[in-house]
Amino acid sequence: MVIKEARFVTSASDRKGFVVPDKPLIAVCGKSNVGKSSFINMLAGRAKLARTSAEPGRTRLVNYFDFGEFLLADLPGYGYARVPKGEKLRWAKLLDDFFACGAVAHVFALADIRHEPTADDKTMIEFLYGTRTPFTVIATKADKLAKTRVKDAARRVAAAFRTGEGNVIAVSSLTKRGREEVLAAVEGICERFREAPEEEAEEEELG
Ligand SMILES: Nc1nc2c(ncn2[C@@H]2O[C@H](COP(=O)(O)OP(=O)(O)OP(=O)(O)O)[C@@H](O)[C@H]2O)c(=O)[nH]1
Ligand SMILES: [Mg+2]
Repeated sequence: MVIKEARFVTSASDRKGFVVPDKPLIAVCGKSNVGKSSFINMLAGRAKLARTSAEPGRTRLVNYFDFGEFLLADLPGYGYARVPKGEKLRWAKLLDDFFACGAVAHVFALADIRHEPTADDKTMIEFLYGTRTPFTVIATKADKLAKTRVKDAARRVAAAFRTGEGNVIAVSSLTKRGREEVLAAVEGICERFREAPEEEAEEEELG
């Protein structure tokens, strides 16, 4: 798959603002600072499509991006300790509502390739299993490891998320490593959506 153009669509602060998609909607989630916005920019081939920041907890809304054949939603990162409790509750509600609306075809669950999953990562993954939402684990910041260590590290991430090695893609938004693999995965998601847009979730689960 080739990305011709990617553009920002809209931001939603609550369910009233959610986009009703007419193409596959892929949600990008993961803890604060894991590299969600950078990952989206890497896929888009545009440095400043999604706002990135060294300061965690920056993305506080659901931001939608149109990639032509599919939509991506950049979700607020979870697990940032220095966020006031009221704000945390608001995010949790936003994420709950987002998944409850049933529009998500697939999730890219981002995890730093160097780290053990946090309690919040585990909650996220349990949620995906529990709701039978198809997902791919994206192991971010692979450039921070020596090349020879990436494969082993991705394997560890797979085990930690109780999924197969084939369901983990190591990426780097700096070197663009993994971009083609991710786009191939997206191609598959789009194909399944074309075949059965309504039953996407069930089909994936059986497969
Ligand atoms: N070395 C390296 N740094 C990265 C990579 N991806 C992101 N970063 C850095 O990690 C920090 C966080 O990146 P973001 O893309 O803003 O992370 P995010 O998950 O969107 O963060 P929130 O929106 O706060 O949840 C920034 O300083 C990025 O430059 C990567 O592949 N390699
Ligand atoms: Mg972000």
